[in-house]
Amino acid sequence: MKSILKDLATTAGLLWQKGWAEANAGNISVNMTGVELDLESEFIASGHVVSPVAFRSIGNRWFIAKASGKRMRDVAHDPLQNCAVIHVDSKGDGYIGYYHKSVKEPLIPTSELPSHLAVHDILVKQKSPSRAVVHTHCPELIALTHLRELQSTEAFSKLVWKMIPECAVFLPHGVGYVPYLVPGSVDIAKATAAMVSQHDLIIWGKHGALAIAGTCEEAFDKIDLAAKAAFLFLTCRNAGFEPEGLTNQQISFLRTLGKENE
Ligand code: 2HA
Ligand code: ZN
Repeated sequence: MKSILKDLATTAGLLWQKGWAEANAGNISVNMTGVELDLESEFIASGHVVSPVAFRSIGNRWFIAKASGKRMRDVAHDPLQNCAVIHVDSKGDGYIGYYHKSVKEPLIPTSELPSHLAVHDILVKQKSPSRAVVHTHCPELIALTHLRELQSTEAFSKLVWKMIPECAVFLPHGVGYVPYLVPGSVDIAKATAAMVSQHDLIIWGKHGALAIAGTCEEAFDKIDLAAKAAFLFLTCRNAGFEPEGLTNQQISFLRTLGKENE
C-alpha cells in the first residue's frame, strides 16, 4: 500500500508541476488487488453503486482512484485525503466506495471511473502486468487534437513518431485516437477500452491523454514522451516552418527496436 501511495503522490505532483492538472483535472487509478488493506479499522464505506455497465473481469478486485472534485496538487501532498478506494462486486455489476477514516467529508471516486474500470477490466482479462491508469490534460497534446488532419490514430501516431526517436522506440504501438466524447461517459469508457490493447497511449480529442503502465510514473512517462513530440511540432510551426520529421524508414526501424525490447 505504501509504495502504491508513494507512486500515486509522486505522479500527481508531476502532473501538477507540468501544468497538466488545472483545478480538479485529471485522474489516476491503480489496481491494488493483493495489497493488504485494513479496511475495517482504517476505511469507511461511502455506499454501494450500481455500475452503468458490468465489468466482468474485475469482480472482487480492489482499486484506489483520485476522488471526484479533488486536485492533483492535493493528491501529491496527501493521497489518502484525496483518493477513494473501490471494491468491485463479485460479479462486477457495481462497487462499494470507501474513504479513509481521517477524511472529514465522504469521498466518491473520480467522474472518469467508467473509463478507468473499463480499462482495468481489459487489463485483467488479458493478464496484463499493467496496474496503473493515468488521465491528464496536457495542453500541447490537446492543442493538436484541434487540428483536423491529426484526428485519427494513424495521423496522430505518425506525428509523435516523426518528431523524436524516443517516441518510436517507447511508443511503438502508437497513439489510439478517440474523437471527442462526453467526459465521464460510458461512451468514452467503451471507446477507450476498445483501443487499450492495441496502443501505448490513448488521446481523447479536445480533452486529454490516458496512459496505462505498470506504475503511475511509467504511465506519466508515456504521456511525457508524446507531449515532447507535440511541443516540438508546435515550436517548429510557431517558428514558421514545417518540421522535416524522421523518414518512414527511420521510424519503422526504431519501432522494431522498441518492440524487440518489450
Ligand atoms: O476529473 O479530468 O475528465 C476531471 C477530468 C474529467
Ligand atoms: Zn479529463
